[in-house]
Amino acid sequence: MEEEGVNLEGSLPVPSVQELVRERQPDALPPRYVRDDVAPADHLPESSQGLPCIDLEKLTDPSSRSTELRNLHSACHQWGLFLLVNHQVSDEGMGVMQEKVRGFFELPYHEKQKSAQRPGSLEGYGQAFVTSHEQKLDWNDMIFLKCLPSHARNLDLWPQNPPEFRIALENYSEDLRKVAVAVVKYIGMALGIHEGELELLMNSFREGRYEVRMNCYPQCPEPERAMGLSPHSDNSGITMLMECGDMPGLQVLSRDGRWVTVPPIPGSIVVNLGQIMEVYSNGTYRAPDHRAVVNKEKERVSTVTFCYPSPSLAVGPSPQLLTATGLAPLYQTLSHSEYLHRFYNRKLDDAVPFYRYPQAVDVELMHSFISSSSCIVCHEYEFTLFHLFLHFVYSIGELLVCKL
Ligand SMILES: O=C(O)CCC(=O)C(=O)O
Ligand SMILES: [Fe+2]
Repeated sequence: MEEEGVNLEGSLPVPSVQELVRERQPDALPPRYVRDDVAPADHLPESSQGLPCIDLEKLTDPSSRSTELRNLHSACHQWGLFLLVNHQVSDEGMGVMQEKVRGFFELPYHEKQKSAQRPGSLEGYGQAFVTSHEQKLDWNDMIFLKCLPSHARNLDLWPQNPPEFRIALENYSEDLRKVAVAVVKYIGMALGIHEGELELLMNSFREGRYEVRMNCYPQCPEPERAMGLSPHSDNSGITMLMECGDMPGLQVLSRDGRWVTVPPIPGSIVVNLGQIMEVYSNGTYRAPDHRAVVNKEKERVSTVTFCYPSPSLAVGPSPQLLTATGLAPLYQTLSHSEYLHRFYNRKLDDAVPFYRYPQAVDVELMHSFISSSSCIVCHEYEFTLFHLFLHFVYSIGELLVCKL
C-alpha cells in the first residue's frame, strides 16, 4: 500500500534488469520481481483477432472517410486502442529510430548511465513510479525524454551514443506530431466535434508536449511470474507505440476483462487513448488499461510517444459534445496543471480515476444516447442534433439570401 501524498514525479533508483541478466544469468526471478499480486491466469495470452485496424489514408480520402470514421468511433469506444496503418511515417524513418533505440540499450551500462535520471525527475535512464524500497519491480529498463516543444528538451540527458541518436529522435518526434494532429482531428470528428472546437483541439496538439519513453524488456527466466510493465492507463491525450522488433508483449484489457495481446505488425503504430481524451469524450471513448508481459526467448524493445495537448487547453469534457447530447459531465474540468498535479500526487494503487465525479452515472446509457447513424442531410459521418441544427440555420440563411 502506498502512502497518501507521495509525489510520483521522481522515482527511486533501481538496478538495471539488463545488467542483472547479463551479470547473474539467473534461473529464477529475484524476489523483488516476483509478482504474486498478478493472478497466473492473467498471463494467458488471448487471441488478438478482432483488434481494430484504422487506415489514415482512408480517413483523409473524402470518398472513404465516413466509413472509416465509423470504424474509428467503434475502435475508440470498444477498445480505446487500434493499429494505425498508412500513417505517412516512412519505413525508413521508423527503421532509423528502431535501430537507434536498440543501439542505446546495447551500449555498456556506464555509457547509458551518462543519461541517468536525477533525483526528483522521471526524465532520463532509469525507472518510473518506484516510491519505496519494498515495492515490487517491473522487468523493464527505460529511458524517458521530453522532445517537443524543443525548448522543453533537457539535452544533457539525451544520449550522445549511438551516433545520431539525437537527430533520429528529433526527426521521429516531429513525424509523430504530424500523425498525432491528424489522429486527434479524426477522433474529434468521430465524436461529432466540428468547426471552431475541432480547430482548437488540433491546434492544441500542434502546440502540445511530446515525450518519448523507450522500453527494454530483457529475457526473463520466469516470465509467467513477472510483469514487464504493470497495468496502467496513460495520462496523455493519445499515446503512439512503435515496436522495435517482432516480439509481442503489449496487452490491452478488453471491456469484458480479458487481457488481449496486441500483435507487432511491421510498419504499423499502436495508438491508445490516454485519460485526457477519455475525459474529453465524456467517457464515450476509453483510456484502456494495458500492460507489458515478458518472455524467456528474446529481449523486446518498444518506443512509446506520449502526446499531450498544450497546457492552455483545460482537461474536461468537450463543450460541444455536452451541448449536443444534453448529458451531464462525467468528469470535472481541471486546468492542465491541476490535472497533472493530481496525477502525480495520486495514490499509486488508486483504482478510481482522480478526476471522475463521484456520483454514479450510467455510462452505457450515455453511450447508447450517442447513435452512430450518418447525417440524413449530407450523409457525412455525423450524429449530433447540433449538426442538424446547423443545417437548419444554413438553409434559412440560404433562403434569405435567395429572396434578397
Ligand atoms: O512497451 C509496451 O508494450 C507498453 C509501454 C507502455 O504502456 C508505456 O510505456 O506506457
Ligand atoms: Fe502505457
